[in-house]
Amino acid sequence: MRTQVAIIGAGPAGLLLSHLLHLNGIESVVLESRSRADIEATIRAGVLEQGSMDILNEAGVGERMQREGALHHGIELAFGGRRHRIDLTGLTGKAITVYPQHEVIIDLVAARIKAGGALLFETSKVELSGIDGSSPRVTFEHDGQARSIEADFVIGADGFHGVSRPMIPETQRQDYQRIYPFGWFGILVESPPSSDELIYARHERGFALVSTRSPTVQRLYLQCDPRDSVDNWSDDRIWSELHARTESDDGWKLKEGRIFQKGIIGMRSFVCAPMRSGRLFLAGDAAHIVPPTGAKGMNLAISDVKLLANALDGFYRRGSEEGLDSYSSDALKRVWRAEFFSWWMTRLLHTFEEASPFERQVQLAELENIVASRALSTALAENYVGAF
Ligand code: RFL
Ligand code: PHB
Repeated sequence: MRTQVAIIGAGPAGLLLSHLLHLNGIESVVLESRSRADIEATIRAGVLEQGSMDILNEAGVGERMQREGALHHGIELAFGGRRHRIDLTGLTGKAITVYPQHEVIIDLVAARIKAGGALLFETSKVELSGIDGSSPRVTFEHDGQARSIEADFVIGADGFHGVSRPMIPETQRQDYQRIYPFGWFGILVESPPSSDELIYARHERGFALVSTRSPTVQRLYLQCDPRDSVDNWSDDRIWSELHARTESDDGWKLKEGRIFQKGIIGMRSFVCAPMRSGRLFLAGDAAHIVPPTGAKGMNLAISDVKLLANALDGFYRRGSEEGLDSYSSDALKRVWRAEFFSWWMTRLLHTFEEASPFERQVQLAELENIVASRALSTALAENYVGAF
């Protein structure tokens, strides 16, 4: 098989890139190791920046997101028994949309299939070769058969644990990493929303986040030990921690409901630079990871592939390699700012076991400063909505 662009991974990055290329008349094949049902049911991110929504709308895949997504004009910071609103729209003119990542995946898969796009699920043994030449090759197994694709370019959009990044020799790349000593315990709950806006809560017992999925399903997170087991957390224990960490002097109370999914995720910050080697380009989580506190991961995946789609368009339309040559440095500028913000929000809101009493007080003082200062609130809001 031959194609112009071989894409490994059908996450937001790979699927959206394939669709953007298609809109520019560029052919691609997407290889995904999991099944369609599996990728369409995996619960991950929830928050889309305005810029991500614009890209999805322009690509013609935003219709359901506009109808079913919830526009949020603010977030709340909770600490010391009080809640403080950060007026995102008042401070930046922009808003965010809460629309689950797996719904974005469902919309993108539908759009690719409707357009006759080549999307191969349940592929295995994916290997890349020849990325230094002009005709790289991807070999894999599909439906029990060995297959191979020759392409002009290969895109590694296969997430943090994919096969693409290790293809860039260690001598050619630098990895930057920070692993946090805590994780998030995430649950899905059948209940109406407890709050109109997301609540980021800092508490001595640890961080908690009140998010939402729909008018009937809520998404809640608790800081926990990343090595802990879900089995150690009964529903009663989860609710009692969540109530303790989100308690508010004004009488506001979290609504309980049936918990129907539980999971623990680790937290890391990671960047691989450059995001290119020869004819292999990395996009999304394959190249960088942020802790979820800043809600940036899916948004970075979307902005990477928008840049990459433009660069590939320049190559095929005008024979220009300029966009391809600047892709990595252009993408990394935004990536590092999001890395900063996600690290900063994480540090601001989580309990660090090793923190001294002094450091804990300073953390609270920083929160007090943010909510008291329009300038500091604006800086947080600009980063959160992706105003730059
Ligand atoms: P993905 O989504 O991991 O997709 C990669 C795909 O590649 C496939 N794959 C392979 N396919 C073929 N061959 C191989 N060898 C392969 N190896 C892997 C995988 O099966 C998968 O389908 O990467 P992508 O596209 O770069 O997208 C990144 C986002 O998924 C990620 O950044 C976000 O989910 C992060 N994130 C959040 N981002 C936001 O923007 N806003 C949020 O509110 C937000 N909340 C979150 C999050 C991530 C979370 N978790 C679970 C880590 C909340 C959580 C809890
Ligand atoms: C989510 O709803 O899953 C979510 C929201 C905000 C975050 C992280 C995750 O910062």
